[in-house]
Amino acid sequence: MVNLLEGKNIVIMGVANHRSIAWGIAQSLSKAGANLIFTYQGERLRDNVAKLTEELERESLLINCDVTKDEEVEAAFAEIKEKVGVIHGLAHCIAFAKTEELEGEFVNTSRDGYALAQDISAYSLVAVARAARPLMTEGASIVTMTYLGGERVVPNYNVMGVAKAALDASVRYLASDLGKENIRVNAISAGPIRTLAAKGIRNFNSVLKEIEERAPLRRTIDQSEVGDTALFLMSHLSRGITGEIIHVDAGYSIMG
Ligand code: 0WD
Repeated sequence: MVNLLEGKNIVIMGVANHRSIAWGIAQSLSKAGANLIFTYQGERLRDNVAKLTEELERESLLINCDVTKDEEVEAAFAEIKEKVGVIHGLAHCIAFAKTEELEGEFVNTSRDGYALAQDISAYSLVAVARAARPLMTEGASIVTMTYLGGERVVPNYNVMGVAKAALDASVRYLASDLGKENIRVNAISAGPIRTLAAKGIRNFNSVLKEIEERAPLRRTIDQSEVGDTALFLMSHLSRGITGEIIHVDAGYSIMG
């Protein structure tokens, strides 16, 4: 387990702070020997990410990349190509919706808000997969983060649920396109975890409480559990799996 990712270059997108799921993934992959490349959204987050990565054993590359800008996505992967050449994995842990769209009725979603949530939370996976593809010459694994609200109605998740449904479908279409190059594409559907993104969701505490009461394991999950599943998906242990959505949710999604 320790050396499962020795010599592998893996890009992690979406670390905002120490609670970020992307940071949980980074810790698991780092322990398994991976060389990590972090992309962050704009200079305001650079210091945060730089400070966090000091904790890791190996030095990591830090690259600015706002996924709403094609030129930043292109430039980020051009820089990664120049610095490391080949990449073997990519963890996409990015989502955004306006806070006012994460409460009340979905029917009130604005055109702008809908487009923004789709752009950042779903289309960005397509854009980064396309930019990363030429660097994935030795086969690779792409992992994104999704949520149950894309499969069924979860109160207040609204426009983000629709974006996650698009993300889930994108995982399948990308897996179909890229499989011939031995590039696998999968998603982890995580149970609710208190992070910066989760703060935007109304009544998040009651969501957590419901999981503790009703999930088969009678508890919520944490970033390290998502990180270890990402490690599995990044490694050769999962070499036969693509286009899949794996629930890391203490079993909650099976309950009626
Ligand atoms: O309960 C949860 N926290 C769950 C989260 C359950 C299931 C899934 N997820 C998903 C989220 O939807 C997201 O896809 O996991 C992924 C990571 O989310 P997170 O770790 O919960 O949240 P956070 O630490 O806030 O990271 C999301 C980051 C952004 O942070 P903020 O909060 O500053 O918007 O996504 C990044 C940013 O760093 N991000 C962007 N990155 C590049 N370009 C952009 C952008 N335009 N917008 C947001």
